[in-house]
Amino acid sequence: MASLRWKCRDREWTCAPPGLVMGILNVTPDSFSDGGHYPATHAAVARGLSLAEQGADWIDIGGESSRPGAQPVAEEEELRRVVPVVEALATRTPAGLSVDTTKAAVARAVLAAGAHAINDISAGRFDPGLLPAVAEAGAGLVLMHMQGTPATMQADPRYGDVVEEVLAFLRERTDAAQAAGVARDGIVWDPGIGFGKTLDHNLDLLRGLPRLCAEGFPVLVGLSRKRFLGQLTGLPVEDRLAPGLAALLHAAAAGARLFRVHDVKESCAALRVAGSLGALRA
Ligand code: HH2
Repeated sequence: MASLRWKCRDREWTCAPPGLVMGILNVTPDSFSDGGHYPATHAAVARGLSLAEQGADWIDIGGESSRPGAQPVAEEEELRRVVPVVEALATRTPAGLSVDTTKAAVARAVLAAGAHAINDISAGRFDPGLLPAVAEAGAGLVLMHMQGTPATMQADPRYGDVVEEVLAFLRERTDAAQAAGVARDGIVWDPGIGFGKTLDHNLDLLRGLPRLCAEGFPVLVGLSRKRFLGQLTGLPVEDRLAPGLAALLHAAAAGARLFRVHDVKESCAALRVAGSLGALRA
């Protein structure tokens, strides 16, 4: 597979093995594993700088939790949480800055503040202004698959062939993004592990990653500390580093190139070793 590039505004990232690590920075009181730890701007900025020092290529800043059952956050509150953090990090770290939002007004504000990409878990479905906002800034865009909304998605998720349906969804959302003016090489795909999926759906998607990766877009996965790891091992969220690294290395070997993680240092080290051993697909 040729090395893929992710173009975001005036910068470009090469998505070659061992891949790019995206450190998670939640500026929320209720995210499932680290919510409430970094509510104040200065603490969030310090945490972001620490993620970059640990080796994060990207920092993904989120002001609205998307855990199962999460309730939406008002636009003004989300802006208040994330904009000052983006502004401060933009001048203080070379890492790419993405913002996890579904709202066009938030996307516009953070792109004006210096963010390079928008990570939209709704893939442009929740706010019709989001794709044009990304297009106008020439920014990068993560398109993620989700069945339903965070409030309802785990109620009773059903699929025929989950890999085929996720593929069809991502193709359709890519067409929508391109129709809105988003550049093809600004788009990253994400199967949305845990978003409207049972354990079996998540496992089928992880096994099916080579099919997703064969479509020519860099593939991002968010596996870190997720519930499926607890379902497989019985371990609580604070003990899911080892199972998360096992899943991460599987995904890297299957062709995924971006990894959204809480544990940056450990993830970089695991990818470095697997890459050095030639265990990751070129
Ligand atoms: N997972 C979460 C949030 N945003 N974005 C992408 N692209 N892919 C993911 O898998 C993904 C995501 C998880 O939800 P949240 O409740 O915000 O928890 P945390 O950010 O601590 O992982």
